[in-house]
Amino acid sequence: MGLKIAGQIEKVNGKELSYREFVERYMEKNQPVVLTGLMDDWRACKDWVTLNGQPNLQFFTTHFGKSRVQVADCGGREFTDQKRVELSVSEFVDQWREDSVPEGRNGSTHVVRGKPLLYLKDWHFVKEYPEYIAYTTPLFFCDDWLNLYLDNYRMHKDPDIYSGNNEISCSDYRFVYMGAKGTWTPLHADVFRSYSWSANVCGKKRWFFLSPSHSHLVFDRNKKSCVYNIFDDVDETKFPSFNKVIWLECIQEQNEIIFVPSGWYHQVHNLEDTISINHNWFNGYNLFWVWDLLLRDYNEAKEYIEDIKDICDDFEGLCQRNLAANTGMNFYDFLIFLAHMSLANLVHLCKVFRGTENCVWSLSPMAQQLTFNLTSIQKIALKMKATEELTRNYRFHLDFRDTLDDPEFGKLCSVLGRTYEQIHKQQRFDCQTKEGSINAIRDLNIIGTCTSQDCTNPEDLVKFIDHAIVYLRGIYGEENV
Ligand SMILES: O=C(O)CCC(=O)C(=O)O
Repeated sequence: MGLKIAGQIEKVNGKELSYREFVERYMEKNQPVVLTGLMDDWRACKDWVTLNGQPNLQFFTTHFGKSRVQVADCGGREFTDQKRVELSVSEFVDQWREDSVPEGRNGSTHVVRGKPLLYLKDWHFVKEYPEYIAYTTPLFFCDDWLNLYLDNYRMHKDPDIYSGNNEISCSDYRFVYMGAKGTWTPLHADVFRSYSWSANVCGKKRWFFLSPSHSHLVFDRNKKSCVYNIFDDVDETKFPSFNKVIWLECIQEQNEIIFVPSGWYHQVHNLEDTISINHNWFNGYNLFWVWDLLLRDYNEAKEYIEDIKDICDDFEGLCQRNLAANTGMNFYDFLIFLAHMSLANLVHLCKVFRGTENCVWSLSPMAQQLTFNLTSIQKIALKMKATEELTRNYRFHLDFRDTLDDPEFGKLCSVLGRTYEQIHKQQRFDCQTKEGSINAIRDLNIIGTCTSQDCTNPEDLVKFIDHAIVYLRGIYGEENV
Protein backbone atom coordinates (compact mmCIF):
# COMPACT_ATOMS: atom_id res chain seq x y z
CA MET A 1 0.00 0.00 0.00
CA GLY A 2 1.29 3.49 -0.87
CA LEU A 3 1.99 6.21 1.67
CA LYS A 4 -0.79 8.64 2.55
CA ILE A 5 0.38 12.20 2.01
CA ALA A 6 -1.77 14.94 3.56
CA GLY A 7 0.04 18.04 2.43
CA GLN A 8 3.17 19.92 1.60
CA ILE A 9 5.48 22.00 3.77
CA GLU A 10 4.96 25.74 3.39
CA LYS A 11 7.59 27.68 1.37
CA VAL A 12 8.37 31.27 2.33
CA ASN A 13 10.74 33.87 0.93
CA GLY A 14 13.27 34.30 3.74
CA LYS A 15 14.07 37.85 2.59
CA GLU A 16 10.50 38.89 3.36
CA LEU A 17 10.34 37.27 6.77
CA SER A 18 11.39 39.04 9.96
CA TYR A 19 13.16 37.21 12.78
CA ARG A 20 10.13 37.78 15.04
CA GLU A 21 7.82 36.27 12.42
CA PHE A 22 10.08 33.23 12.11
CA VAL A 23 10.02 32.76 15.89
CA GLU A 24 6.27 33.19 16.21
CA ARG A 25 5.22 31.12 13.21
CA TYR A 26 7.77 28.31 13.20
CA MET A 27 10.26 28.12 16.08
CA GLU A 28 7.77 28.69 18.92
CA LYS A 29 5.04 26.63 17.27
CA ASN A 30 7.52 23.90 16.31
CA GLN A 31 6.33 23.87 12.67
CA PRO A 32 8.45 23.04 9.60
CA VAL A 33 9.01 25.54 6.81
CA VAL A 34 11.14 25.91 3.68
CA LEU A 35 12.91 29.24 3.32
CA THR A 36 14.10 30.57 -0.03
CA GLY A 37 16.44 33.42 -0.94
CA LEU A 38 18.93 33.01 1.89
CA MET A 39 21.91 31.45 0.11
CA ASP A 40 22.64 34.05 -2.58
CA ASP A 41 26.15 34.91 -1.47
CA TRP A 42 27.37 31.53 -0.20
CA ARG A 43 30.81 30.57 -1.41
CA ALA A 44 29.70 26.91 -1.32
CA CYS A 45 27.08 27.67 -3.99
CA LYS A 46 29.83 28.81 -6.35
CA ASP A 47 32.80 26.59 -5.51
CA TRP A 48 30.93 23.34 -4.96
CA VAL A 49 28.62 23.47 -7.99
CA THR A 50 29.54 23.23 -11.68
CA LEU A 51 28.08 25.60 -14.27
CA ASN A 52 25.46 23.01 -15.16
CA GLY A 53 24.33 22.66 -11.54
CA GLN A 54 26.09 19.38 -10.69
CA PRO A 55 28.28 18.76 -7.62
CA ASN A 56 31.80 19.91 -8.44
CA LEU A 57 33.47 16.68 -7.33
CA GLN A 58 36.87 17.74 -8.66
CA PHE A 59 36.83 20.76 -6.35
CA PHE A 60 36.38 18.48 -3.35
CA THR A 61 39.21 16.17 -4.41
CA THR A 62 41.56 19.06 -5.05
CA HIS A 63 40.83 21.07 -1.91
CA PHE A 64 39.59 18.64 0.71
CA GLY A 65 40.61 15.25 -0.74
CA LYS A 66 42.59 14.05 2.27
CA SER A 67 39.83 14.62 4.84
CA ARG A 68 38.62 11.46 6.55
CA VAL A 69 34.82 11.26 6.49
CA GLN A 70 31.98 8.99 7.57
CA VAL A 71 30.23 7.37 4.64
CA ALA A 72 26.92 5.54 4.98
CA ASP A 73 26.21 2.42 2.97
CA CYS A 74 22.64 3.13 1.86
CA GLY A 75 21.95 -0.55 1.29
CA GLY A 76 23.14 -1.81 4.67
CA ARG A 77 21.52 -1.47 8.06
CA GLU A 78 23.25 -1.52 11.42
CA PHE A 79 20.77 -1.37 14.31
CA THR A 80 18.72 1.80 13.80
CA ASP A 81 20.99 3.47 11.24
CA GLN A 82 22.88 2.73 8.04
CA LYS A 83 26.21 0.93 8.18
CA ARG A 84 29.11 3.35 8.03
CA VAL A 85 32.68 3.19 6.81
CA GLU A 86 35.45 5.75 6.97
CA LEU A 87 36.97 6.93 3.68
CA SER A 88 38.97 9.89 2.46
CA VAL A 89 37.01 12.45 0.46
CA SER A 90 39.07 11.45 -2.63
CA GLU A 91 38.16 7.79 -2.22
CA PHE A 92 34.51 8.72 -1.79
CA VAL A 93 34.54 10.92 -4.90
CA ASP A 94 36.27 8.20 -6.95
CA GLN A 95 33.59 5.73 -6.01
CA TRP A 96 30.83 8.27 -6.78
CA ARG A 97 32.31 8.86 -10.25
CA GLU A 98 32.56 5.13 -10.96
CA ASP A 99 28.96 4.60 -9.90
CA SER A 100 27.57 7.48 -11.89
CA VAL A 101 28.03 5.75 -15.25
CA PRO A 102 24.32 5.81 -16.28
CA GLU A 103 23.71 2.17 -17.20
CA GLY A 104 24.95 1.06 -13.79
CA ARG A 105 22.02 2.48 -11.85
CA ASN A 106 19.55 -0.09 -10.61
CA GLY A 107 16.27 1.73 -9.82
CA SER A 108 15.79 2.68 -6.19
CA THR A 109 17.44 -0.36 -4.58
CA HIS A 110 20.32 1.71 -3.21
CA VAL A 111 22.78 -0.54 -5.04
CA VAL A 112 24.83 0.11 -8.18
CA ARG A 113 26.32 -2.86 -10.02
CA GLY A 114 26.18 -4.93 -6.87
CA LYS A 115 27.95 -2.20 -4.87
CA PRO A 116 26.10 -0.12 -2.23
CA LEU A 117 25.32 3.53 -2.88
CA LEU A 118 27.51 5.62 -0.62
CA TYR A 119 26.36 8.75 1.20
CA LEU A 120 28.87 11.07 2.89
CA LYS A 121 27.25 12.23 6.14
CA ASP A 122 27.98 14.32 9.21
CA TRP A 123 31.19 15.83 7.86
CA HIS A 124 32.32 18.44 10.43
CA PHE A 125 33.36 20.73 7.66
CA VAL A 126 33.39 24.03 9.60
CA LYS A 127 35.51 22.49 12.39
CA GLU A 128 37.94 21.08 9.86
CA TYR A 129 38.19 24.12 7.56
CA PRO A 130 37.50 27.17 9.76
CA GLU A 131 39.32 29.49 7.34
CA TYR A 132 37.25 28.49 4.33
CA ILE A 133 33.97 30.34 4.87
CA ALA A 134 31.64 28.14 2.82
CA TYR A 135 28.47 29.84 4.10
CA THR A 136 27.05 32.08 6.76
CA THR A 137 24.36 30.73 9.04
CA PRO A 138 21.10 32.57 8.26
CA LEU A 139 19.99 34.86 11.08
CA PHE A 140 16.89 32.72 11.76
CA PHE A 141 19.13 29.87 12.92
CA CYS A 142 21.78 31.84 14.83
CA ASP A 143 20.35 31.50 18.32
CA ASP A 144 22.25 28.23 18.57
CA TRP A 145 23.38 27.43 22.11
CA LEU A 146 24.54 23.94 21.19
CA ASN A 147 27.24 24.93 18.71
CA LEU A 148 28.21 28.13 20.57
CA TYR A 149 28.80 26.06 23.68
CA LEU A 150 30.69 23.32 21.83
CA ASP A 151 33.01 25.89 20.28
CA ASN A 152 34.32 26.50 23.79
CA TYR A 153 33.50 23.46 25.91
CA ARG A 154 33.04 19.73 25.55
CA MET A 155 29.60 18.39 26.19
CA HIS A 156 30.90 15.30 27.93
CA LYS A 157 34.31 14.87 29.53
CA ASP A 158 34.50 11.17 30.40
CA PRO A 159 37.75 9.96 28.75
CA ASP A 160 36.27 6.44 28.28
CA ILE A 161 33.60 7.79 26.01
CA TYR A 162 35.13 10.95 24.71
CA SER A 163 38.12 9.69 22.75
CA GLY A 164 39.32 8.99 19.21
CA ASN A 165 36.53 9.16 16.67
CA ASN A 166 34.05 10.20 19.27
CA GLU A 167 36.07 13.32 19.97
CA ILE A 168 35.50 14.47 16.41
CA SER A 169 31.94 13.28 16.22
CA CYS A 170 30.96 15.29 19.31
CA SER A 171 32.93 18.41 18.39
CA ASP A 172 30.02 20.30 16.87
CA TYR A 173 26.75 19.79 15.03
CA ARG A 174 27.50 21.58 11.75
CA PHE A 175 27.65 19.17 8.87
CA VAL A 176 28.07 18.69 5.14
CA TYR A 177 26.20 15.85 3.38
CA MET A 178 27.01 14.64 -0.17
CA GLY A 179 25.34 11.84 -2.06
CA ALA A 180 24.36 10.66 -5.50
CA LYS A 181 20.78 10.35 -6.69
CA GLY A 182 19.17 7.49 -4.75
CA THR A 183 21.08 8.00 -1.49
CA TRP A 184 18.81 8.42 1.50
CA THR A 185 18.44 8.77 5.26
CA PRO A 186 16.20 6.40 7.22
CA LEU A 187 13.28 7.54 9.39
CA HIS A 188 14.47 9.28 12.56
CA ALA A 189 14.03 12.28 14.87
CA ASP A 190 17.11 14.41 15.37
CA VAL A 191 19.86 14.08 17.95
CA PHE A 192 18.89 15.59 21.35
CA ARG A 193 15.50 16.33 19.74
CA SER A 194 17.19 19.50 18.53
CA TYR A 195 15.98 21.72 15.72
CA SER A 196 17.82 21.34 12.46
CA TRP A 197 18.15 23.27 9.25
CA SER A 198 19.32 21.79 5.99
CA ALA A 199 20.33 23.80 2.91
CA ASN A 200 20.58 22.33 -0.59
CA VAL A 201 23.74 23.70 -2.21
CA CYS A 202 22.86 21.64 -5.27
CA GLY A 203 20.44 18.85 -6.08
CA LYS A 204 16.98 18.02 -4.82
CA LYS A 205 15.63 16.17 -1.77
CA ARG A 206 12.32 14.59 -0.98
CA TRP A 207 11.35 14.76 2.70
CA PHE A 208 8.60 12.88 4.52
CA PHE A 209 7.54 14.34 7.87
CA LEU A 210 5.52 13.14 10.80
CA SER A 211 4.58 15.52 13.62
CA PRO A 212 5.58 14.58 17.20
CA SER A 213 1.93 14.13 18.19
CA HIS A 214 1.71 11.25 15.68
CA SER A 215 5.15 9.73 16.14
CA HIS A 216 3.76 6.84 18.24
CA LEU A 217 2.28 5.49 14.98
CA VAL A 218 5.71 4.50 13.64
CA PHE A 219 6.69 2.59 16.79
CA ASP A 220 6.16 -1.03 17.75
CA ARG A 221 3.76 -2.11 20.51
CA ASN A 222 6.43 -1.68 23.21
CA LYS A 223 7.30 1.80 21.95
CA LYS A 224 10.92 0.66 21.64
CA SER A 225 11.74 0.33 17.95
CA CYS A 226 10.79 2.63 15.12
CA VAL A 227 10.14 1.80 11.44
CA TYR A 228 13.47 2.02 9.57
CA ASN A 229 12.36 2.65 5.99
CA ILE A 230 8.84 3.86 5.28
CA PHE A 231 9.04 2.29 1.79
CA ASP A 232 9.72 -1.19 3.17
CA ASP A 233 6.99 -3.73 3.37
CA VAL A 234 6.43 -2.83 7.02
CA ASP A 235 5.33 -5.77 9.18
CA GLU A 236 1.81 -4.96 10.41
CA THR A 237 2.01 -7.31 13.36
CA LYS A 238 5.10 -5.51 14.61
CA PHE A 239 4.03 -1.94 13.73
CA PRO A 240 0.23 -2.12 13.95
CA SER A 241 -0.39 1.62 13.50
CA PHE A 242 2.00 2.29 10.63
CA ASN A 243 -0.71 2.16 7.97
CA LYS A 244 -2.61 4.94 9.76
CA VAL A 245 0.24 7.41 9.28
CA ILE A 246 -0.46 10.49 7.19
CA TRP A 247 2.73 12.16 6.02
CA LEU A 248 3.65 15.70 5.16
CA GLU A 249 5.87 15.85 2.10
CA CYS A 250 8.38 18.36 0.82
CA ILE A 251 10.38 18.56 -2.38
CA GLN A 252 13.34 20.73 -1.49
CA GLU A 253 15.03 22.35 -4.49
CA GLN A 254 18.52 23.76 -4.90
CA ASN A 255 19.13 26.90 -2.78
CA GLU A 256 16.23 26.15 -0.45
CA ILE A 257 16.64 25.69 3.30
CA ILE A 258 14.33 23.52 5.33
CA PHE A 259 13.68 24.10 9.02
CA VAL A 260 13.08 20.80 10.83
CA PRO A 261 11.40 21.37 14.20
CA SER A 262 12.08 19.37 17.37
CA GLY A 263 10.86 15.79 17.58
CA TRP A 264 9.47 15.58 14.01
CA TYR A 265 10.28 12.18 12.49
CA HIS A 266 11.55 12.42 8.95
CA GLN A 267 12.95 10.30 6.11
CA VAL A 268 14.93 11.92 3.32
CA HIS A 269 15.74 10.87 -0.28
CA ASN A 270 18.15 12.55 -2.67
CA LEU A 271 16.27 12.81 -5.97
CA GLU A 272 19.39 14.12 -7.72
CA ASP A 273 23.11 14.24 -6.96
CA THR A 274 23.00 16.49 -3.93
CA ILE A 275 25.22 18.46 -1.56
CA SER A 276 23.65 19.90 1.56
CA ILE A 277 24.72 21.72 4.69
CA ASN A 278 22.92 21.16 7.94
CA HIS A 279 23.12 22.16 11.59
CA ASN A 280 21.45 20.83 14.70
CA TRP A 281 20.75 23.32 17.43
CA PHE A 282 18.75 24.24 20.48
CA ASN A 283 17.95 27.35 22.48
CA GLY A 284 15.39 28.68 24.96
CA TYR A 285 12.49 27.61 22.72
CA ASN A 286 13.22 23.89 22.53
CA LEU A 287 15.27 23.12 25.66
CA PHE A 288 12.40 21.12 27.13
CA TRP A 289 12.62 18.67 24.23
CA VAL A 290 16.22 17.95 25.16
CA TRP A 291 15.37 17.35 28.81
CA ASP A 292 12.39 15.12 27.90
CA LEU A 293 14.63 12.96 25.73
CA LEU A 294 17.39 12.76 28.35
CA LEU A 295 14.92 11.68 31.01
CA ARG A 296 13.35 9.08 28.73
CA ASP A 297 16.73 7.71 27.62
CA TYR A 298 17.92 7.67 31.22
CA ASN A 299 14.93 5.60 32.33
CA GLU A 300 15.56 3.22 29.46
CA ALA A 301 19.29 2.94 30.27
CA LYS A 302 18.43 2.26 33.92
CA GLU A 303 15.78 -0.33 33.11
CA TYR A 304 18.24 -2.11 30.83
CA ILE A 305 20.73 -2.80 33.64
CA GLU A 306 18.24 -3.01 36.53
CA ASP A 307 19.17 -6.64 37.21
CA ILE A 308 22.74 -5.73 38.24
CA LYS A 309 21.68 -2.89 40.54
CA ASP A 310 22.32 -4.83 43.75
CA ILE A 311 25.79 -5.98 42.78
CA CYS A 312 26.94 -2.68 41.33
CA ASP A 313 28.98 -0.27 43.52
CA ASP A 314 28.00 2.80 41.58
CA PHE A 315 24.79 1.97 39.77
CA GLU A 316 23.81 5.62 39.23
CA GLY A 317 27.26 6.40 37.81
CA LEU A 318 26.94 3.52 35.39
CA CYS A 319 23.48 4.71 34.29
CA GLN A 320 24.88 8.19 33.62
CA ARG A 321 27.86 6.79 31.68
CA ASN A 322 25.55 4.67 29.55
CA LEU A 323 23.26 7.65 29.01
CA ALA A 324 26.21 9.76 27.80
CA ALA A 325 27.42 6.96 25.51
CA ASN A 326 23.98 6.44 23.95
CA THR A 327 22.55 9.94 23.88
CA GLY A 328 25.68 12.11 23.70
CA MET A 329 25.30 13.70 27.15
CA ASN A 330 24.03 12.87 30.62
CA PHE A 331 22.16 14.77 33.35
CA TYR A 332 25.32 16.42 34.67
CA ASP A 333 26.55 17.48 31.25
CA PHE A 334 23.18 19.10 30.62
CA LEU A 335 23.14 20.83 33.99
CA ILE A 336 26.66 22.23 33.48
CA PHE A 337 25.59 23.40 30.04
CA LEU A 338 22.49 25.10 31.52
CA ALA A 339 24.54 26.72 34.30
CA HIS A 340 26.99 28.20 31.75
CA MET A 341 24.20 29.39 29.49
CA SER A 342 22.28 31.01 32.35
CA LEU A 343 25.38 32.86 33.49
CA ALA A 344 26.12 34.00 29.92
CA ASN A 345 22.56 35.26 29.47
CA LEU A 346 22.75 37.02 32.82
CA VAL A 347 26.04 38.69 31.90
CA HIS A 348 24.28 40.28 28.93
CA LEU A 349 21.14 41.12 30.85
CA CYS A 350 23.25 43.02 33.41
CA LYS A 351 25.08 44.73 30.59
CA VAL A 352 21.86 45.85 28.93
CA PHE A 353 20.46 47.00 32.28
CA ARG A 354 23.53 49.09 32.93
CA GLY A 355 23.30 50.68 29.54
CA THR A 356 19.61 51.50 29.74
CA GLU A 357 19.17 53.02 33.17
CA ASN A 358 17.24 55.99 31.91
CA CYS A 359 15.16 54.20 29.31
CA VAL A 360 11.90 52.32 29.41
CA TRP A 361 13.37 48.91 29.92
CA SER A 362 10.39 46.91 28.64
CA LEU A 363 10.99 48.33 25.14
CA SER A 364 14.28 46.48 24.80
CA PRO A 365 13.82 43.31 22.70
CA MET A 366 17.29 42.19 23.77
CA ALA A 367 16.34 42.29 27.45
CA GLN A 368 13.11 40.46 26.70
CA GLN A 369 15.02 37.76 24.87
CA LEU A 370 17.56 37.34 27.70
CA THR A 371 14.85 37.26 30.35
CA PHE A 372 12.91 34.71 28.31
CA ASN A 373 16.07 32.58 28.04
CA LEU A 374 16.71 32.69 31.78
CA THR A 375 13.11 31.79 32.50
CA SER A 376 13.17 28.84 30.14
CA ILE A 377 16.42 27.55 31.68
CA GLN A 378 14.84 27.93 35.10
CA LYS A 379 11.78 25.91 34.03
CA ILE A 380 14.02 23.05 32.93
CA ALA A 381 16.08 23.26 36.13
CA LEU A 382 12.80 22.98 38.06
CA LYS A 383 11.91 19.84 36.12
CA MET A 384 15.39 18.47 36.78
CA LYS A 385 14.98 19.25 40.47
CA ALA A 386 12.02 16.91 40.56
CA THR A 387 14.27 14.06 39.39
CA GLU A 388 15.26 12.05 42.41
CA GLU A 389 18.63 10.92 41.02
CA LEU A 390 19.74 14.50 40.62
CA THR A 391 18.84 15.51 44.15
CA ARG A 392 20.61 12.56 45.72
CA ASN A 393 23.80 12.58 43.68
CA TYR A 394 25.87 15.73 43.45
CA ARG A 395 28.39 14.90 40.79
CA PHE A 396 29.48 18.27 39.60
CA HIS A 397 30.33 21.69 40.83
CA LEU A 398 30.43 25.01 39.04
CA ASP A 399 31.60 28.16 40.77
CA PHE A 400 29.81 31.10 39.13
CA ARG A 401 32.43 33.62 40.16
CA ASP A 402 35.37 31.53 38.86
CA THR A 403 33.48 30.90 35.64
CA LEU A 404 33.41 34.65 34.96
CA ASP A 405 37.23 34.56 34.88
CA ASP A 406 37.40 31.58 32.53
CA PRO A 407 38.63 32.75 29.08
CA GLU A 408 36.47 30.11 27.36
CA PHE A 409 33.44 31.54 29.11
CA GLY A 410 34.48 35.01 27.97
CA LYS A 411 34.44 33.77 24.36
CA LEU A 412 31.06 32.11 24.81
CA CYS A 413 29.69 35.39 26.21
CA SER A 414 31.01 37.51 23.36
CA VAL A 415 29.58 35.26 20.66
CA LEU A 416 26.23 35.06 22.44
CA GLY A 417 26.16 38.85 22.80
CA ARG A 418 27.04 39.38 19.14
CA THR A 419 24.36 36.91 18.11
CA TYR A 420 21.61 38.73 19.98
CA GLU A 421 22.82 42.11 18.80
CA GLN A 422 22.57 40.86 15.22
CA ILE A 423 19.17 39.28 15.80
CA HIS A 424 17.68 42.37 17.40
CA LYS A 425 19.28 45.03 15.28
CA GLN A 426 16.16 45.26 13.11
CA GLN A 427 14.29 46.43 16.19
CA ARG A 428 17.25 48.34 17.57
CA PHE A 429 16.69 49.83 21.00
CA ASP A 430 17.80 53.44 21.27
CA CYS A 431 19.99 53.15 24.33
CA GLN A 432 23.24 51.43 23.41
CA THR A 433 25.39 49.78 26.04
CA LYS A 434 28.95 50.93 26.59
CA GLU A 435 30.02 48.38 29.21
CA GLY A 436 32.54 45.61 28.71
CA SER A 437 30.67 42.31 28.73
CA ILE A 438 31.46 40.85 32.09
CA ASN A 439 32.05 44.02 34.13
CA ALA A 440 28.40 44.81 34.62
CA ILE A 441 27.58 41.55 36.38
CA ARG A 442 30.67 42.00 38.58
CA ASP A 443 29.78 45.59 39.44
CA LEU A 444 26.21 44.71 40.26
CA ASN A 445 27.52 42.00 42.61
CA ILE A 446 24.69 39.64 41.77
CA ILE A 447 26.77 36.55 42.47
CA GLY A 448 28.18 37.85 45.75
CA THR A 449 24.70 38.50 47.12
CA CYS A 450 23.28 35.11 46.12
CA THR A 451 23.05 32.33 48.72
CA SER A 452 24.25 29.83 46.11
CA GLN A 453 27.43 31.12 44.51
CA ASP A 454 28.16 27.59 43.38
CA CYS A 455 25.98 25.36 41.30
CA THR A 456 26.02 21.72 42.39
CA ASN A 457 22.47 20.69 41.57
CA PRO A 458 19.36 21.98 39.76
CA GLU A 459 18.03 23.67 42.88
CA ASP A 460 21.10 25.93 43.04
CA LEU A 461 20.46 26.97 39.47
CA VAL A 462 16.78 27.70 40.14
CA LYS A 463 17.74 29.84 43.16
CA PHE A 464 20.50 31.62 41.30
CA ILE A 465 18.18 32.67 38.45
CA ASP A 466 15.47 33.68 40.94
CA HIS A 467 17.93 35.75 42.89
CA ALA A 468 19.30 37.48 39.79
CA ILE A 469 15.86 38.47 38.52
CA VAL A 470 14.63 39.66 41.93
CA TYR A 471 17.89 41.59 42.42
CA LEU A 472 17.62 43.38 39.08
CA ARG A 473 13.95 44.17 39.77
CA GLY A 474 15.01 45.66 43.08
CA ILE A 475 17.43 48.02 41.37
CA TYR A 476 15.49 48.95 38.29
CA GLY A 477 11.88 48.47 39.27
CA GLU A 478 9.44 45.59 38.97
CA GLU A 479 7.97 46.54 35.62
CA ASN A 480 11.35 46.53 33.95
CA VAL A 481 12.35 42.84 34.31
O1 LIG B 1 19.71 15.08 4.10
C1 LIG B 1 19.65 14.00 4.64
O2 LIG B 1 19.88 12.94 4.08
C2 LIG B 1 19.24 13.89 6.09
C3 LIG B 1 19.19 15.19 6.79
C4 LIG B 1 18.47 15.11 8.10
O3 LIG B 1 17.92 14.13 8.49
C5 LIG B 1 18.42 16.29 8.95
O4 LIG B 1 18.92 17.35 8.57
O5 LIG B 1 17.86 16.19 10.04
